[in-house]
Amino acid sequence: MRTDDCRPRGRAAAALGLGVPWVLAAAPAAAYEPPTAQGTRIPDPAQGWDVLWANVVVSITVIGLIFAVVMAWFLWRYRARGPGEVGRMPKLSPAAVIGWAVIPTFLFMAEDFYLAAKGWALWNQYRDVPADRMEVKLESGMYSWDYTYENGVRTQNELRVPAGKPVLLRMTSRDTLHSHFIPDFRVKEDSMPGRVTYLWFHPKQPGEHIVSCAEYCGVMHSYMAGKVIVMAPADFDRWLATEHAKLAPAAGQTAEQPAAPGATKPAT
Ligand SMILES: [Cu+2]
Repeated sequence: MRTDDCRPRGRAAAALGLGVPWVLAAAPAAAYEPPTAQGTRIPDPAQGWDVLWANVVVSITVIGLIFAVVMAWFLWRYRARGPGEVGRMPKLSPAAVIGWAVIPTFLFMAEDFYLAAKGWALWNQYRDVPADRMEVKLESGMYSWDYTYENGVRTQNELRVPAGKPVLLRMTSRDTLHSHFIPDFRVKEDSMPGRVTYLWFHPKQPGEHIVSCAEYCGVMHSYMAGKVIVMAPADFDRWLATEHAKLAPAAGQTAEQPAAPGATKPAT
């Protein structure tokens, strides 16, 4: 997990229902977040998920408290006051009966639909992958994550990426269903045989992040862990060039062949 920021503190605040979106309360300064060619910043769905999660926690806390208080008051107000008494039900008009049924339901459902709509909008935003990105292929298998960079460099259970550039994983599986989960970046997507799925995330600061398999895939499923290592862009380019240089002779190429700088892909 990340060790270079104070997200857990913000998460605790959200969990307590304090309504503090922890991206606002605890977001560290972005070390590498250059604007795009259009001068805009790349929207980061991870922050949106955090805000939505805080909304959900606050919402269910407030609604739950309101329902609990009203229920407790009804229990006290209409309690049996003697040994033989079974309570006194108030006489309600038909309009009041309908109102008591419809209004709380409407309020509850309106909140649900509002949160669902926000989630839907955020999901659509997430599926719109930034054009200026780095792409890496991922083949999952029992029990490892095998990454292949655009210049042919391969790694296993360790995905090195540069800070400041969105990373797109194009994923498939050579055996069964797996799910590539990077909790710190709020992304999780299944990988499966015969189909290419994708996920993307936007690392902004150097650091390490856990990767785990979130789909039960066999007896060693719980050992299917890896990490994302976010590096300073210059360090990443150096690392990729070094790895490529090791690879080139084995592939029958010359070591002088340029190693795709930053393994970046032109905007598509
Ligand atoms: Cu797995």
